[in-house]
Amino acid sequence: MNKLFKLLTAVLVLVTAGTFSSCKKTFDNPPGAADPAIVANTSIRTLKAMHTTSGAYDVITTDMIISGVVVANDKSGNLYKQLFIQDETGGLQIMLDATNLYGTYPVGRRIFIKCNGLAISDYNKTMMLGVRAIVAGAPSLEGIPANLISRYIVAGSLNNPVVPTVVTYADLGGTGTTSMQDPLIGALIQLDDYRFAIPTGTYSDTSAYKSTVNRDINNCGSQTLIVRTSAYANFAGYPVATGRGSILAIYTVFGNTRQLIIRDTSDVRFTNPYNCPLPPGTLFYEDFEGHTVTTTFPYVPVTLAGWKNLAENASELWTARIFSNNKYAYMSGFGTNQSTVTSWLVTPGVVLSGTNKTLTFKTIQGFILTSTPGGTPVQAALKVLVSTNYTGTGNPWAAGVVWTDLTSQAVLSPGSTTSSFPSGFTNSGNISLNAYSGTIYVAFRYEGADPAGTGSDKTSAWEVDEVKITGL
Ligand SMILES: [Ca+2]
Ligand SMILES: [Ca+2]
Repeated sequence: MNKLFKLLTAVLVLVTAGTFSSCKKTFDNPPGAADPAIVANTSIRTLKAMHTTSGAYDVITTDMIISGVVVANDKSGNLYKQLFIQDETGGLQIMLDATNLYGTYPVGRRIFIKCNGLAISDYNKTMMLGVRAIVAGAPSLEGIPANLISRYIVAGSLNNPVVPTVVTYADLGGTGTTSMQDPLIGALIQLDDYRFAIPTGTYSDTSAYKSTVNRDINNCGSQTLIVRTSAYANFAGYPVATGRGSILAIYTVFGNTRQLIIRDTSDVRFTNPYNCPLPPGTLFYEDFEGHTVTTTFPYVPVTLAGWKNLAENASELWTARIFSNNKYAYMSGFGTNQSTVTSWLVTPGVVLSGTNKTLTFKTIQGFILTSTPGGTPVQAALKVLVSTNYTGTGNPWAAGVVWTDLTSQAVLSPGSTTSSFPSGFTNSGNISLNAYSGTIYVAFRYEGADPAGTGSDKTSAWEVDEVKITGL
């Protein structure tokens, strides 16, 4: 009786679904397949709660059925033999020993998984559902064999809404310990106002080695996450997005490392300008973080929009450098064999406003001695200059261009006598610009020398960072 009732209900559901589907046909194109007459009796959260020991293999021995909507598949090749599904309680990675899954399991398709006989485990805290196998004598979680997929998975309706959960860095736990039970793991999330830390290069490895690549993204501060991309993704060789904005991704963890997996480049919606919005009263700011850098010779000359980077003597230019994940401008006359090394780094024109107008920046002076410690002092000078009549074009040292020397108002890095570089930057302190109005240019002028021999050398290196002009 009970069985008959169930059967009748199933038939009724099918008929109803069929009727609904044919009605929809006239409105929607294409119509979605109907859901099967299966009812999920377990949520993804409850299923995941079975697995409490990282690295264990928990075989499911009861008739648990979960249901979820496909939020990511193998269409772009960034995922391989796996799907991510999601219900209201969380996301989950499903391992299938089959390819071209996206044909049967497009994003938005609801699927039902009869879990009895499957196993749940995790790869360094990202949980996944598959089958427990013994590989090379050791237990392992493998994909559901292709010929058994239909026993466990029933595909249902298409075109279900797939809406990412908008989260913040804090929602992901910041830099703290991850929780294997975090419902966001395996789910489609959206983070806003992010950008690639280095907005050049490709999403993944284009060499024959096909290494998976981690690229850092940040939200204009130190809140950094990883975008992890397979070299087999069909967008592996695409240049990364150069702007700033929202990113959609499947959230995964590897231990306490948080990593995002995009489904395609359309998940990276960095449509705003790369530079971060300036706080009120900030008239100009440059931290060089968007600049291309190399870590070995040849270094990349500073080439920022509106800036001038010019050698008045010798031919040494300011270059963009990186140390300890921070980028800055760097200049040294060492090795030029020139008796005068004068190189200018000039900001774009800045329109002053406000009543309390201030310039700040940071410096490091390196290699102040010929050998450290105990060598001969070889300090080059760094001058900080301001002009109201430079026009932003032509040589800043041209006749008629008036520069006022503000160096005496600034605190500059003294350098270190015990190592090549001091341990950190020196803040310039507030340099008043209240004597100026209209459009100004600020110049950093390196004044060094490296003629033959060492007697007249002035070869220390100067690094400049976080040039800021405020008007409050
Ligand atoms: Ca910097
Ligand atoms: Ca010399």
